[in-house]
Amino acid sequence: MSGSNSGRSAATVSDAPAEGAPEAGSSSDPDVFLGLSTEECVALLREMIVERRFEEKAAEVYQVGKIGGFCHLYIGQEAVSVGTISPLRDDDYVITAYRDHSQAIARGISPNAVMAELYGRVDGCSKGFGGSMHMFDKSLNFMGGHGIVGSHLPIAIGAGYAIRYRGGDQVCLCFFGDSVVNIGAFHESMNMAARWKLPVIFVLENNRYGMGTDYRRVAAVKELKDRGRGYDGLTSLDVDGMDVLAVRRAMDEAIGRAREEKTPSFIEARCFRYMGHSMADPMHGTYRTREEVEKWRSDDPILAFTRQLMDAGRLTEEEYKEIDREAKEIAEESAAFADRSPFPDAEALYRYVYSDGYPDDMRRRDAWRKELR
Ligand SMILES: Cc1ncc(C[n+]2csc(CCOP(=O)(O)OP(=O)(O)O)c2C)c(N)n1
Ligand SMILES: [Mg+2]
Repeated sequence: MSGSNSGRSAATVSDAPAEGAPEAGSSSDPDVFLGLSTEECVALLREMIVERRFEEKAAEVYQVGKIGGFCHLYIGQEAVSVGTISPLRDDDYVITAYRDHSQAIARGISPNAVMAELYGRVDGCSKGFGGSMHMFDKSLNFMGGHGIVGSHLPIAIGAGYAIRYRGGDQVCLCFFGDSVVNIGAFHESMNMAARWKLPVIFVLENNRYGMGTDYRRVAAVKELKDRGRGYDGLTSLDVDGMDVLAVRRAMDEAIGRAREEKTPSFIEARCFRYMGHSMADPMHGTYRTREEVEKWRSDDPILAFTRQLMDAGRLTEEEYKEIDREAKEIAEESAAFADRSPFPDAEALYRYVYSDGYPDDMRRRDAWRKELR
């Protein structure tokens, strides 16, 4: 399907207007559950609830000073992380920006390791060196956690290029926010992905704001999915990012294109962050109204999917309560684990700064420096 920009189909794409929250998918559609078993659907719900409870706990411990530095919460966007990461294979790649806790958990980094990272402890997934914005786990091909807006898109291109160079059929999933579409590296990356036919799936999480800026104030192209339409070979579409099954369907199709045709996709997932930009910011501030936040909250992706499963007879109230209880336990345990984990020792400051080959180079550089004295 090279050269096609026709990824928009009734099944994958939300027709919801940019204003306001999108409609939830209808349970009367026989294919609404995408052929997933009840067990698989409940696993998606469980994953979303674990992410939510984990981040609520992170907010709580942040307020009592356990977490230093930035802490950007993902609450409200769980349908995107779960809908996109759940169909990946273990050998696929995931790369993201700084709002990365939930994506790390969805990829399989343990909540304990994510919380310990937030606490800056040695058992954190980045050994306590990264903190909130820099979750990494090479063994899971989770390539971060990047703080500079748009900086990681070229890295996703590198992963896509490496996959093709080695003749593999993996994909690289790359998340980013709505501010990124105005960054030069975005267009360079789209162009290279399309021109070189790289198996990269770009997922734009349009939560409508970049810090305190409404995306419509700064983007000259109002429909963000249209940003991808200028590139032949890149399938561009939008999807209801509050509906885990809609996201999953769009992702399944994008994975198919990437593995079989080696073509990239650009998915705009329309969603909303309920919390402030970071924990240091107010819930709605002056850039959005309390009513807008409340409206999106009433379309909560977890509540909507819970209702959908219950209506279809796939989940009982008791089962939901049990999942929620377990998720709270996981969150509590992660904080207790992080508390028990020690801080890195001072000596560790000198580790992981350069590659293993560095000491030799260092000696050479030192000798060279001495000559200069
Ligand atoms: C190149 C660059 N410019 C500015 C910043 C400061 N900054 C940090 S987060 C952010 C907003 C990003 O918004 P968005 O991409 O929509 O992601 P979201 O926070 O909504 O997840 C900005 C401007 C930065 N980190 N990098
Ligand atoms: Mg945003």
